[in-house]
Amino acid sequence: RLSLSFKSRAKLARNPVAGELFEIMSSKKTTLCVAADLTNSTDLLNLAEEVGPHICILKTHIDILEDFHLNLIKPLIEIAQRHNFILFEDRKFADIGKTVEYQYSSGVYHISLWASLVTAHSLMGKGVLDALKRSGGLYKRGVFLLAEVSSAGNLINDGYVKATLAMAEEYPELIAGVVCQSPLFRAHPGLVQLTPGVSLDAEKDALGQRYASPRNVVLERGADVAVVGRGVTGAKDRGAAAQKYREVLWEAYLGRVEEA
Ligand code: UP6
Repeated sequence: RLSLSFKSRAKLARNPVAGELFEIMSSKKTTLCVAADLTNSTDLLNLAEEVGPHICILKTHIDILEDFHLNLIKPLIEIAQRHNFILFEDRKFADIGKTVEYQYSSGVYHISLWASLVTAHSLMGKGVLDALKRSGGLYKRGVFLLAEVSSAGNLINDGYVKATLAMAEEYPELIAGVVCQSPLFRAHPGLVQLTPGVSLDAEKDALGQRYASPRNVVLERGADVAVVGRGVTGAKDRGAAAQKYREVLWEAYLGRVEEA
């Protein structure tokens, strides 16, 4: 899996958004996902505009915005289309299916109407995926299942990881990829590995986050897409920071691929 190019893997993706993502990564030459963890809508739009040329995904936690209004979504989609990146709401669904159905489609955020990609925990069982699968919303959407996490002291063990991958295999059309910290699924080149906890400077934060370098996550941990939050949002020039991460990540990808 590691040596295949994104271009080739686009053809192997069974989820349509994963296929689109591989195409964007390949043509735009970027594997960077910026985590837009900001609490103000204008700031979020400005960030999207600044980092847009350098990313394949903008990952949101839409519920941390203090001034959220559905009006935000239209300009956000416009920026995403203009710069050719995908909107990813990192909701980390983890409830019974029925509740997840409401959380995905209803409430204030109407996630299913604008987020092509969302995250879900496997913890609660398959009902979560059945709910996401049957809910209306965007015609093309995909789910990233969390198999491993970056935080210190998490309770995930080998059995949990294995069972999560088995669950992902049961939903080949719905699952776009897996969120994890190591190369877990070499047998599935059509799935995208998304790895958060990436920083050029920090090793950890004060609340249990743990970081690895861009080179390390791509070459050792198997990341296809690397998630960078504060490494970009905390920089004085966020566009320049995104460009820097993008370049280091792309160089690492070129070092591992055999048919670029
Ligand atoms: N995230 C992690 N670790 C995980 C899963 N998700 O950090 O295992 C998400 C966080 C945050 C981003 O919710 O949005 O990735 C990381 O941000 P940071 O780079 O500022 O630490």
